[in-house]
Amino acid sequence: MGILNVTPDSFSDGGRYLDRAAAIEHAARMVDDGADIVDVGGESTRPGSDPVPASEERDRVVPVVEALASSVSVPISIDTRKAEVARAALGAGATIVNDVSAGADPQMFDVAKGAGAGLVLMHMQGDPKSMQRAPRYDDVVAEVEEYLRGRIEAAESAGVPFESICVDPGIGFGKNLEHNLSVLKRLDVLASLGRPVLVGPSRKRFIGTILDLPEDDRAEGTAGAVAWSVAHGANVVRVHDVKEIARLVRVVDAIARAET
Ligand code: HH2
Repeated sequence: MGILNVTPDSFSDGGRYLDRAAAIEHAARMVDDGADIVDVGGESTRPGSDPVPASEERDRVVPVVEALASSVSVPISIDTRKAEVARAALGAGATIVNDVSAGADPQMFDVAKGAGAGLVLMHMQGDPKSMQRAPRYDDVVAEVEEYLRGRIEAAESAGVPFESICVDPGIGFGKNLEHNLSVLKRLDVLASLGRPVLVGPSRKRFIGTILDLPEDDRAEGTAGAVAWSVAHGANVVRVHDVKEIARLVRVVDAIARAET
């Protein structure tokens, strides 16, 4: 899953793809480089970020989704917490909703169901504005698993088919370094949920903390996190550097599938 942030303020690529032509060109390059999904987002959820009004978020993403739907060959997902934005993006040609709040908007499940869309349910403790102030867990691995189990049930109760759902432990969303490492170490636990697992470690702060490097110098650290994740059950990885990571994933996947 290649990341396309149509925002002025995303932590890594903010402002680079606000221009529509640049966004479309970047998406096409990611697909050429091996992306199987393009994830379009119009609101940064980096730690400390403020929410964006729905109308503004919609105006950022809908024209890009519309253009991509007729120009790229892979599914488009819409990265949003707002049902209104999801509805508009699905109407414009997206087929997956990537919701980092796992259906906090009461209309979200209905919208996904109505469109027959795929739905990514992600774990987050708190909200983006405050989530990194003092994240706390007794057992982060068990709590993330239980939360996701509950959100799958909630989505199913609202009529979203089990088969349409994908789960994500939410790297960096209300988690300190140790929490992120524990969740990644025990990624295999999420297999018990019976749904594909998505992981989004790309260029995130935990990598910068380990390596003491800024966002634009975390490619190798991201590769390490992705290799671990794929070897431990991740089915989808959400990344900025598609060319390098797609190659890495193909190699790790080949080893993981080898006969012994
Ligand atoms: N991370 C970000 C945004 N959306 N979606 C899923 N499913 N999983 C993630 O880990 C995830 C996500 C944050 O990264 P990014 O889009 O690069 O930054 P920003 O939120 O600043 O736009």
